[in-house]
Amino acid sequence: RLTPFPQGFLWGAASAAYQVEGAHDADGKGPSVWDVFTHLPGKTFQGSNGDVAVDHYHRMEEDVALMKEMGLTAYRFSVSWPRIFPTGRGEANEAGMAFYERLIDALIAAGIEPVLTLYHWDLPQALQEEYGGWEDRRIIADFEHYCVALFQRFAGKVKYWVSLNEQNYNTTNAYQLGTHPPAVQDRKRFFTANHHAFLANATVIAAFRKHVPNGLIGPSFAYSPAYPASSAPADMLAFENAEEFTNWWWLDTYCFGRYPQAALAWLQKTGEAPDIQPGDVAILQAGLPDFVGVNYYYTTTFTDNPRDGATMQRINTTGQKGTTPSSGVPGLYRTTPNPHLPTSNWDWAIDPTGLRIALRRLASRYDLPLMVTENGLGEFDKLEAGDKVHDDYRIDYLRAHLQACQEAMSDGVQLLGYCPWSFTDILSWLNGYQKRYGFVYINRDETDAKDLRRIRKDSFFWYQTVIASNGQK
Ligand code: BGP
Repeated sequence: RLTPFPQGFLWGAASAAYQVEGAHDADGKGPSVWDVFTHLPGKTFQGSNGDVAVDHYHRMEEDVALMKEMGLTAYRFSVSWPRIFPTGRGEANEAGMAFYERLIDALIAAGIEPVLTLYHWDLPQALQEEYGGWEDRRIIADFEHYCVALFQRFAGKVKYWVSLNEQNYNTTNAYQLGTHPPAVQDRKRFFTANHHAFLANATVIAAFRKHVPNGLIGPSFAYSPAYPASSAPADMLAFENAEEFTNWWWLDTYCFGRYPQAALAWLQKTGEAPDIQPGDVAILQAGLPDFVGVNYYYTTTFTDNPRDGATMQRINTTGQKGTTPSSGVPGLYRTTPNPHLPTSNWDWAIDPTGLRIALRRLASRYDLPLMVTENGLGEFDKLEAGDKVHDDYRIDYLRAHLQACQEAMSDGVQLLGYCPWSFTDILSWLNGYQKRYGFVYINRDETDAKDLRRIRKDSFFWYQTVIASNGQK
């Protein structure tokens, strides 16, 4: 028998500022690196950008009313740093603060617990230009200044805080694949930017203890559990390498305050290791999280990649199935399709059992509570006559993953909540508006914002029933 979801389980949904808000220059907001990047030619799907996004900034009350109708008990959103500090630091912009205060108050009035993400990739452009953003240690103090302003303002209202969203995925795209700003391909710079992000993360967690003594904070990690392609020892070693380099590198550093030893030794030999200064380990160890946010979409299967093997980097940003996303580091590992798993149109493996494995691995390794801060299916949805969207494929996906959560809880995992991605349809960073995740359909496409009307999909009504029965349906 499966453990029932506990009373107080957070039935959530998630979003991020740049992907929903729009109002890119409203009320004193400064530009973020994404505002600039998406306007460079050829960087996103058909030039899609977040200038208007789904206009959540102006339709916040309507969106919260829909959340209430669906029965959400939590909503994960992110704050846009350049809305609060238009040039990254200095005096806070009251109009930006006031927007988030109104959102938080509206959520609380609707009985919805706010889950506030401090950083979901929209770095102030001014800091990127001034000193290269995450590649400079000055980012640590500026990030702390920004976070403390939010801690002071919202300590009494917000209990759950996410520090950094998917540092691993964002920096891999930004410094290895060259697909997120600042769009470079340089592993040394990749590890440097990550080191500063780790220090910034731990620094704000230490500050959080002073300012929000009753709150809980942790990073959200894009956890794609590694599978070995076979039980051949070379594949098993590739799997171990992948787990250490693509997962434990971040999670051990967050949760233990130190880098995993084998990966660090390898990078010291290749000359790619970050510059770890005296005192850095103490900083990391003074800011350990209360929980880990798990963003789970798929598992990744690894096989041997010899020293003279390929460095592969390929991603699907069109939704045309069959591009087979791949990556690999010679001497360590390379990815390979898993013949046992179906895939989405974006070639992401669909694997609910992988979520059970993910939650168990993390709970066993770190002995911390977990929160699923993202999980969902990005697909082409079809708006049908009478404003209907029959997204039964999404319901099937979410139902199976929710069942995996319950199985993990029965295995002893302490799970605080489940926040599927996403509440409304949103701008997908590289895949445009055609890749939809929401419970609520937004009437717009890449180039035409249309009327942006909100339409409840079939999955909206399904999740409403799930929440009403506390997960029994
Ligand atoms: C995560 C991000 C989200 C969201 C999601 C879906 O990596 O934290 O912001 O975008 O993935 O990804 P995509 O939009 O590429 O399909």
